[in-house]
Amino acid sequence: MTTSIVIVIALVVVAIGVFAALARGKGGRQLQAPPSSRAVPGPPSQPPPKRTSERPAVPPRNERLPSTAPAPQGEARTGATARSPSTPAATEPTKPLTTPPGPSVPPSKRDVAGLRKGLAASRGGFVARLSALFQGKKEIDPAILEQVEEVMLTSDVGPKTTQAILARLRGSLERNELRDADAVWAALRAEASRILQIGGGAVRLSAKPTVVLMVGVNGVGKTTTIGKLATRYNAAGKTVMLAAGDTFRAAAVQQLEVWGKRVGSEVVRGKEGADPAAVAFDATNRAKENGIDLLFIDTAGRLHTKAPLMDEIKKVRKTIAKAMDGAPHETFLVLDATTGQNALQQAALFKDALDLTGIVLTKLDGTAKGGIVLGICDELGVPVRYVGLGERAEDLREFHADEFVEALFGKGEDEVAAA
Ligand SMILES: Nc1nc2c(ncn2[C@@H]2O[C@H](COP(=O)(O)OP(=O)(O)OP(=O)(O)O)[C@@H](O)[C@H]2O)c(=O)[nH]1
Ligand SMILES: [Mg+2]
Repeated sequence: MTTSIVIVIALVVVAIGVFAALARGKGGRQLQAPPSSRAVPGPPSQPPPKRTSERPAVPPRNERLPSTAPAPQGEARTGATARSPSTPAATEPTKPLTTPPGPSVPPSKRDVAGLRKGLAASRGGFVARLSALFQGKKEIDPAILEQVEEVMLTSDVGPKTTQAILARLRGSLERNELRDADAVWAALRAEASRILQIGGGAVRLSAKPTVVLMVGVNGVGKTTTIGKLATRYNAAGKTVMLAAGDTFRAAAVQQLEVWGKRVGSEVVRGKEGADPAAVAFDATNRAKENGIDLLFIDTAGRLHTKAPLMDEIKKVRKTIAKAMDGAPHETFLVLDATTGQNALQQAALFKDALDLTGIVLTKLDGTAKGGIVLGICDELGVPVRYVGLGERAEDLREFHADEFVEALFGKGEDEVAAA
């Protein structure tokens, strides 16, 4: 009898132990936040940061360069060897992804903290230099505007835009509207907002397919931006097709195919050396026939100063319009923010040749001179639509003026806490 009681008690103790262990295990898992827990409105949904193994098989160009020198810029198109830096690695995945990657691009809207991080170089450079001029000052000496001018000019704001901003600030000072440093700083921010308010925002899905033509000089990030956009829209549930309009290098086509495989999108390509206009024409028709939501057309990097190359891109554009009325619906000029005033010159000539609907400003993570954004919007009158803040798919952000100004000029949480 006693033995039976002991056995029963032992069984009960063991059962309680097992139950407690199970409960702990469950609780432990619950501690991990689900990937979608950072609730940010609108598609595409919020992903966890991508692991290296999930990145495209194309090693970022910078990783393949021996030095940290910027990618080659503005070189003439001279054939396969001249533009090899964007060649994908030989380790391209051998079979396509059977399932497209899950949501992988965070929506940029209202994610000021993320944007602020990406703009760290400019916040530490351009903006820190500006704010240092005002620090500890109560009274404003009009001579301060000369120093403001110097910072702006050396931060790629551009002479025209700098003078326009200064003229307005001078006027306000003369009217005694700016009594202290804080007021001048606020006026500078307001100027930046006014200039950047010319538009921005994501691709407008105005037709099916919405055709997006991507143009720009060599190495600015056209193909990478297409990959990033394809990832973003695929994650948002849109069907995406890519067209390899850079037919001059097999490597360029392969680079796009790597993105296509990763995203699970068809890549329309021609034979090597094929007419890029013909590829764009075929792709537009194919996207129409297949009921695709978005077609991104990649093109070869071209020197803005070479008339035949600019004629070629005009022909590509016209041919797309023949395949579909109203297409291309978006023509994005990709500019490398690290090239400063040269980017503005490129933009002026591309704008003469094509009806640009937007600018994608890449590599903003790599410059301390973020003033280029002001110059582009002010002088060109073409809205910045996206900014590139790194090489990964999630490093592309929709551009919204207020959010951008806040991220660039506003105080970070750490700075607010320290103040
Ligand atoms: N840091 C940084 N690197 C970028 C960004 N966008 C693109 N890149 C890198 O810039 C390099 C050139 O990118 P590509 O997409 O090949 O440029 P492309 O304009 O297609 O070049 P071509 O086809 O040769 O004219 C690659 O190493 C990209 O990873 C960005 O926003 N930030
Ligand atoms: Mg390319």
